[in-house]
Amino acid sequence: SIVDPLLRTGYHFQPPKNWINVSSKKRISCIYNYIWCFVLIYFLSDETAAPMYYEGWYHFFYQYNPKGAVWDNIVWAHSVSRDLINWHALETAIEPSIPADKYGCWSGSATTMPDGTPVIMYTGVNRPGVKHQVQNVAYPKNASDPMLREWVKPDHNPVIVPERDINATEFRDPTTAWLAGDDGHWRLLVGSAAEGGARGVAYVYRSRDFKEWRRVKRPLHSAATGMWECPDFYPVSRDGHTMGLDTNRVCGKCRTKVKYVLKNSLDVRRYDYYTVGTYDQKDERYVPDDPAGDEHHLRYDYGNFYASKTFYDPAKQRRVLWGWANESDTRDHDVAKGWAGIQAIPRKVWLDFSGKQLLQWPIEEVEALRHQPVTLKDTVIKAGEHVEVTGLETEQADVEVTFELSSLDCAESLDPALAHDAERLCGARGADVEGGVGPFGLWVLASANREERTAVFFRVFKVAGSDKPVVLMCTDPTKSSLNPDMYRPTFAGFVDTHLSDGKISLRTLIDRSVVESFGDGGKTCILSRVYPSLAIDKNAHLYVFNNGEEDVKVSLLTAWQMKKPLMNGA
Ligand code: DQQ
Repeated sequence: SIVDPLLRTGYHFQPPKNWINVSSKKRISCIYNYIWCFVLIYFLSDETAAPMYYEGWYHFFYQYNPKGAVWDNIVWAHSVSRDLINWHALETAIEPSIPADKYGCWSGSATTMPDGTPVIMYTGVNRPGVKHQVQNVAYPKNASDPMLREWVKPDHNPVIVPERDINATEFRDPTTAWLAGDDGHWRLLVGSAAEGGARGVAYVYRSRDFKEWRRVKRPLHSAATGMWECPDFYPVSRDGHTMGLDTNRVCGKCRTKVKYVLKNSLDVRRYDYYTVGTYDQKDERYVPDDPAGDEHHLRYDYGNFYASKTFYDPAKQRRVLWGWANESDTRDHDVAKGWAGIQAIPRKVWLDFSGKQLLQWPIEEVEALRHQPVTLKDTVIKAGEHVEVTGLETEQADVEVTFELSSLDCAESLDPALAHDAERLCGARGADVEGGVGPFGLWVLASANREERTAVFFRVFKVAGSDKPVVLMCTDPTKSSLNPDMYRPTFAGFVDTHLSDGKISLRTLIDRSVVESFGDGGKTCILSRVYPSLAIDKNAHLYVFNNGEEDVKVSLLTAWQMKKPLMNGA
């Protein structure tokens, strides 16, 4: 069973097809004979390295293996865009060429200097075999080229080497640097691990010139979570403003109006978690608001989303978050498809009014792809019923829906053993397990007879002694494909809401093999990869369903077909 090429995403970022070093004729025969093809088709790997904005262009650099069927030979591929949606592929930006990066150019970040030019810091692997990691610097060869095609590595690389107390095989992914106070020093973080790998650590390094870097004695923060990859550290406005803040331009006086976010990619669990807290500049320390709290509590996304980065977008004064979503498909299928790994739709991020968590929303530019809108208004979905949304093709679609609940009286009681584990709760009470209030939501990428369908839904629970319901948001792909080989993990998170007006919203971006959902205005997000065998292309259907005892009203649903943007020439 070969994965249908029509499952290749339409409007999510993917590397160009033709970079694969195989002729198109061979590629076609590969699709029919993936075993033969194993030695011929090259595996793609991509993750966000340094998104940034320069001279009217968004630049995206990402981790890419142009050479082999296994993860190795990592270089920085490069694409540019005017709107973060239409992409043009450029030549490789950074590849092994000096002793300090001979065995790999791993993740890193860009920093914009006060004169507007960017500098890249990235991890180089400088010894064979052991993956010994150092940090390097690179400058644009010609800053007057808005495409920033060529990058120069000065001879003084590496600029940061691991001291003896640091495990050099777990020392990587420098952040965007920032200035703090008037001391003229840049700071950046390097992700690492201590205590034999048990403790995640973000080391601070300081420099005046990006050449001489010195480690600050104590790390910015650490926690008993395992290795921290791809750390990210940035200010957010604390008064509910959706505007982003430039890491560099937080004025002294404004500091009381600012909170900080520290995100780490948790190597052992492969997810991106964050905390909200304060940055004590003098002590060079970050203190989470809830220091005794669970460092695994908040995730950007409860699905397939890793190694993300944010950047400040000066063109629209917003902070943009970009994450990587690997395949959930088998390796053999990845090889047969000839592509693996996509990027989520870039998301604007800001701090919720509560100050407790971030909100995320697809950048507005994606709405330019919308056409053929269809609406459903004031439609009651009775217990156990479903309604098909017709009048558009839904294999590439954007769906926004607001549900209205008349009463929470028959909400199920929550088993306290499951109250903190959304994923287990969703595993036990999936989309087909009837409930009281919910499960209700969308069936997307559904086949005509609904044999195949991916459910994105809410389920409301009551908890003894509390007025606040527990709202679970879940993506249940267990019926997403008749193909038995697929890995179909159920993803879930809780939504922090009182449901006081009885309403809850859901937005789902459907893109052939992607289901990317935003619950309650972006409080809880879940990206899933699914690979239907029937619900492909024009055979994909969309439904609203209600498997709860209580009727649910769709006050408004709007669904749009999504056009295909320019995608790296593919
Ligand atoms: N992948 C990169 C590392 C990073 C990891 C290498 C995250 O720099 O820590 O490709 O997936």
